[in-house]
Amino acid sequence: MSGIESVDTLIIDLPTIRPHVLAMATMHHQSIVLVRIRDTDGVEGVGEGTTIGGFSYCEESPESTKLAIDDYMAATLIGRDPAQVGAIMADIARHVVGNHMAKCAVETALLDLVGKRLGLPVSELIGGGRRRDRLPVAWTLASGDTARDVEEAGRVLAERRHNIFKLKIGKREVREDVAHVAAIKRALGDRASVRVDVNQGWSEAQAHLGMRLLQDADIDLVEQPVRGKNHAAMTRLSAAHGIPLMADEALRGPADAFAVASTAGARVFALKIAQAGGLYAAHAVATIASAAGIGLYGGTMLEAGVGTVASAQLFSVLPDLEWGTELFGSLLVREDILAEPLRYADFHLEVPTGPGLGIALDEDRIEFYRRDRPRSPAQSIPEKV
Ligand code: MUC
Ligand code: MG
Repeated sequence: MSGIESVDTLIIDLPTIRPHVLAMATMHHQSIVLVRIRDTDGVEGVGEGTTIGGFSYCEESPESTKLAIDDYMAATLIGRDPAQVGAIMADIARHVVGNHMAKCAVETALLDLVGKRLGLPVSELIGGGRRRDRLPVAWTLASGDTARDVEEAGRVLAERRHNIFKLKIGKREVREDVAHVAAIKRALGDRASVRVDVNQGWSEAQAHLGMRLLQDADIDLVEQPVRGKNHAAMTRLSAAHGIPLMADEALRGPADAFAVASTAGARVFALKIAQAGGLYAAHAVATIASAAGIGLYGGTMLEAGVGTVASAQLFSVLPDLEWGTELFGSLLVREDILAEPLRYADFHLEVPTGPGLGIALDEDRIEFYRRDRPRSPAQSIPEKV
């Protein structure tokens, strides 16, 4: 196989269809880092490194992701055989600690490139191959307004796009947040599964109150109610409540997965390729969960099309995906950078079947939304988070 010739990165700011209100940030656009790795035959692999709300979700931002790839990873890639994905990523890990979003973007691009060369989808390069071609997809209601959320949920339910809803809470007082959630659950009844994500917004005492009230309101799942590092509180909450606790921010790779599993800190894991540090690391998280009898949910960092498909390729190989996925990032942005839109139908996302990730990019949109595009004063620059 020919060697890697170039590594290019780009920050792209994609406006969202509406403000997305989370406990720690309100998003008006999603900033993705696109990495393009080319070999000497001109075959290109693409990957995406994405986080939420600048530095407000974790220690990585779009700017730091780009810098990590440009200044600390690219040199390790040049001249290498892209098929040696594991060896290349191990070399990168030897001199780059953390930076999981950046590592995920690079690993995704390598897998895309190798898949294209071999004529195989990425799913066939990981975890024993694909087991499903469609994935159930949740939608997040996070407009910040109950009536608007109820209208939005009713609309996408009627379109048969989503029948699982995740509500973002943790910003307001606990009882106020639960009242908002209960109103939406009452409006949807048995037609949908309703879950919440607190994004670490509660203290342990608030979480006990919240979980009790949410269980009474018939809510199916509570995601990361307390700090992800507070494993002891997660263990106590999981033991005290029937409503399952799902770990998200607590899981930054296999070692965290082992720690949470061995302390019974969660009944469900949100699996995220970016947070775990790539598809292989996320697969290891899934294996630990399955071995411990922990349920799996295919999570998202609200990636646009490239990262969404990379996640879908991994989720398609998992033996168990009891809680479905939330791979809706491509629908949250007004325009994605894919040449063909992803196919969402009948409450599912179809996993592309072509070689590599199975997608092509829309170069005009990339040019239009790239952050470093020269703009005249009259052209509006997407507002920062
Ligand atoms: C998170 O914390 O899970 C996933 C869906 C969504 O709306 O936000 C993300 C991040
Ligand atoms: Mg979450």
